[in-house]
Amino acid sequence: MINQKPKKILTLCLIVKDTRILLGMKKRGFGEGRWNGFGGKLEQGETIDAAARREVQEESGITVTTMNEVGVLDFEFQSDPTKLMEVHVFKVTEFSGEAIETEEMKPQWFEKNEIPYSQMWSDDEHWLPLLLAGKKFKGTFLFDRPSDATYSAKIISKNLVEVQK
Ligand code: 6OG
Repeated sequence: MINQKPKKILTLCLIVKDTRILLGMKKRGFGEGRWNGFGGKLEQGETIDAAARREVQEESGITVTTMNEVGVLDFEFQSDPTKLMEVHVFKVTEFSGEAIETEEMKPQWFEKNEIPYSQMWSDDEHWLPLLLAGKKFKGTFLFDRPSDATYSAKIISKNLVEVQK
């Protein structure tokens, strides 16, 4: 069936340096109580790229120098079929500044082999390894309902493929 409901466009940025990745503990709002990359909704008239850079700055204190879009993920929820999200995923490889705790996020560096998947959205374990391996991807995930600090959203169905560009 063709889905014609409007999608909300969001960004999600993963900052990677040597053997480590920077994640933020979401302190409030959507996905509260989970580790995630940095990102959010676009402001009026803003490009996806500009929104990604702004959200990283606002949520982590880090200024992006170089980033690449590596994936697009569509998220849908059985609990609210009108909530459709198109999340543009970026890998940040060069940046300046130190990560600082902000109102929204508490950042922490993790070794790539110690990523806290059990405290993240359940889609992450499927695509984050691709990002770390330098691959590009696109996918769709249907969840039962949103995650929060005490509930981990369950994947009802998924489709994730590697893409060349
Ligand atoms: P604000 O509402 O705080 O932006 N996001 C997701 N991230 C993952 N890993 N999985 C999901 O599965 C997600 N849904 C949303 C996009 C929300 C932030 O959370 C990300 C944004 O970076 C459903 O403005």
